[in-house]
Amino acid sequence: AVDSVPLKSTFDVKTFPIQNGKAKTLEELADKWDHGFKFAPIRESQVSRAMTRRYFKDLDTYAESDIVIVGAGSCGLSTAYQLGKARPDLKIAIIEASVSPGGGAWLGGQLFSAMVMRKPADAFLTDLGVPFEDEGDFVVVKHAALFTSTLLSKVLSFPNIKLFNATAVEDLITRPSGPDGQVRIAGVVTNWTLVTMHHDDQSCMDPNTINAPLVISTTGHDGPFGAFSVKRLVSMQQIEKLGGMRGLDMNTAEDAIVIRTREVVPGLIVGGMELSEVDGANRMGPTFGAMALSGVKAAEEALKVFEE
Ligand code: AHZ
Repeated sequence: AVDSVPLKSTFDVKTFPIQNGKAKTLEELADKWDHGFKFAPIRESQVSRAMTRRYFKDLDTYAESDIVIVGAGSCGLSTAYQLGKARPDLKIAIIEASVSPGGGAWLGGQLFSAMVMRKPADAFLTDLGVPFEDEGDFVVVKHAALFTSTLLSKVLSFPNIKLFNATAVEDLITRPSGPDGQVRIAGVVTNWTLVTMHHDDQSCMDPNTINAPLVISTTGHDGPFGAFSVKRLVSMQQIEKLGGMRGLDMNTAEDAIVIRTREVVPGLIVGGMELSEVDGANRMGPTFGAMALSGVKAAEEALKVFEE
C-alpha cells in the first residue's frame, strides 16, 4: 500500500542507483525496493530544458534538410529505413501529422492483428529482422504492431533521421522551373497539427518551413488527412487532375503502386497509397507488401537524385 512507502529515504543517493556515473543493473536493483529505494534527484526545469533544448536544436538543424518525408505510415517509414541504411550522411526529416507515427499499419485488416505481406516483400521483413510464417505465396507477421514498432525503432535509431510528429505539412515550398509556370518542389511548410486544425477559428498562426531539395510524400489515400501533396499539386496547376483511387483489387493494386513509385513533379517523389490518387490505381486492402516495397523504390529514386 502507498501508506507503507517511507516518505523519506535513508538511502545515500550518491551511491544508489547511480554509482560512479554508471547505472546499476536491474538484477542489482531487485532486492532494494524495500531498502531505501530512491531515484537520482532532479529539478523540474532540468526536464523542461532537456526536452526543449533538443527540440529547438532539431528545428534549427533540420530547417535545411536533404530529404523531407511527409507521412510516417508503413510506406514513409520503409522509405526512411532504406535511406537511413544507405546514406548516414543525409539529413532526413519525417513529418507526421498524428501524435502516433505508423499510419494505418498498427493492425492487419478489419481490426484483426496479423499482417499479410505478399512475396517478394518477405525480403524486407528478413532485412528488418521481423519473424513471419511462410504460407507459400505470402507471409504472415503475427501482429502488425510487431512490424510497425520494429520499423519505427530502427528508423528512430538512425542519428541522421528526425521524426517531427504531431506536425502537419500545410503546404509545399516551390521554385520556378519552367517557362509555363512549372515549379520544382523545394521543401515543406509545417505547423503543429493542433494549430493546423484551428486555422478556421483562430487568426494568424503562421507556419514554419523546412527547405529541402527533395520531398517524398507518402500521406496515404484521400481522407481527412491523406493525399495531401498530390491534391496540392492539382490546386497549384502542376498536374491537371487526380485519377482517383479505384476499387479493391489486390493483384493489380500492389504491382501498380510499386512500379509507379516515382518523382511526380521535380523534387517530389510520391509513394504508397497517395500514388493511387494520382494515377487512378486500385486499392489493395489489408496487404502491406506494396507499402514496404514502394518505400524501397522511393528510396532508390531518392538516391538517384543525390548521386546525380
Ligand atoms: O497521419 C498520416 C499517416 O500517418 C500522415 N499524413 C497525412 N497527411 C499529412 C500531412 N502532414 C503530415 N499533411 C500527414 N503527415 O501520413 C501517414 C500516411 O500513412 P498511411 O498508413 O495512411 O499510408 P501508406 O501509404 O503508408 O499506407 C497505406 C496502407 C493501406 S491503405 C489500403 C487501402 O485502403 O486499401 N491498403 C493499405 C495497405
